[in-house]
Amino acid sequence: MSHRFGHVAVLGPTNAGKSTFLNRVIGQKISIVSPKPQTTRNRITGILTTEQAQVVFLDTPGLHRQSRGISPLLLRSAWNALPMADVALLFFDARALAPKPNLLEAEARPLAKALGGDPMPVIVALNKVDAVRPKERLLPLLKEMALIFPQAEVFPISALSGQGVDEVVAAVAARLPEGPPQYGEDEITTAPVRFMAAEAVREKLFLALGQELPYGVAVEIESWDEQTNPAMPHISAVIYVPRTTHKGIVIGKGGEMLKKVGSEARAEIEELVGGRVHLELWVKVKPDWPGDKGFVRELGLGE
Ligand SMILES: Nc1nc2c(ncn2[C@@H]2O[C@H](COP(=O)(O)OP(=O)(O)OP(=O)(O)O)[C@@H](O)[C@H]2O)c(=O)[nH]1
Ligand SMILES: [Mg+2]
Repeated sequence: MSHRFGHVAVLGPTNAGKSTFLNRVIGQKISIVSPKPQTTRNRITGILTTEQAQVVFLDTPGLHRQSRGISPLLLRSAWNALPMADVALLFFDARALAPKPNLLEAEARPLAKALGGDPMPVIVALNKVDAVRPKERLLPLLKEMALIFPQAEVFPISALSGQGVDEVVAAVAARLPEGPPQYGEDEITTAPVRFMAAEAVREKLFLALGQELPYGVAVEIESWDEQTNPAMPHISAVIYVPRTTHKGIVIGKGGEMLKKVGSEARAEIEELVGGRVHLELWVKVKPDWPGDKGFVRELGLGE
C-alpha cells in the first residue's frame, strides 16, 4: 500500500474545539485550550505518524468577525493556512449552533466561499455532539451543512470524548497525496519548546482569569538558562498587558493570581521538558502592542 503525506488546515469559528481535537489526535497537549474565544493565536502544527500516512495538522486561530486589536493578525494567520494545505478540515460547534441553527449560514458561508472554486477535499466536523440533547437536534444542522458544503463529508464528533475522531482522521488521511514522510516518527510538532512554554503560561492565565482577562495579553520567554543549574533550568517569562489596571488583575491580591498561574504553568513546562524547572513570571505594561510590528514578530505572530 502506498504511503501518504500532506498538510491539513484545521479551520473554523473560534471556540469550536479545533485545538482540543488536535491534542486528542496527537495524544499530547500541543495547542492550548480554553473556554474563551481567540485562544489559539498562531498556526500550530501537530504531526500524526501512522504506518500508512503522515498527517501534518495546522491548527489555526478561530475565524470571527471582529476587526480590531489582535483580531486581524489572527485572521490572517488562519486564512494563510489554506494555501499550504492539501485538505481542509472545518470545525463547527454543535452545542452553540443547535439552539440557533440559522447562525450556521453566517459562520459557514465565508468558508464555503473561500473553498468554492478550489478542488481541495473538504471534511466537516460538527463538534461537541456530546453536549447536544436530544440527538435529533443535530439533524437540521447536518442537513444545512450538506447544502453549504455539497462537496464535503460531514462527521458528527466529540473532540472531548473522542467519539468520531478516528473516523475524521481516517477520512483526512485517505485524501492526502501519496508521498514519503517528511518528519521523524517521534516528532509531534514543529513548535519550539520555548514557544510551547510561553503558551503554557498564556493558557493558565486564560483559565485562571475570568471575564476580566485582557485580550491584549501576551507572553514572552525572556531567558532560559540551562547553564547555571543544568538540573533545574531557570526560565524567566514576561506577561505583557495593555494597561496598568490589568497588571493588578494578573498579579492578584497579595500576588496570589500570579503564584497560581506560575505553579500551574511550571507543572506543565516540567512535563514538556521531562524534568524540573524554575519559572519566574514578570508582568509588564505594553499598550497597543498589536500595532508594534517588531514586537508582534518577536512573539511569532502576524505572518
Ligand atoms: N462538550 C464539549 N466541549 C468541547 C469539545 N471540544 C472542545 N470543547 C470545549 O470547547 C472550548 C474551546 O475549545 P478549543 O479547543 O480551545 O477551541 P478552538 O476552536 O481551538 O478555539 P480558538 O483557538 O479560540 O479558535 C474548551 O472549553 C473545550 O474544552 C467537545 O467535543 N465537547
Ligand atoms: Mg484553538
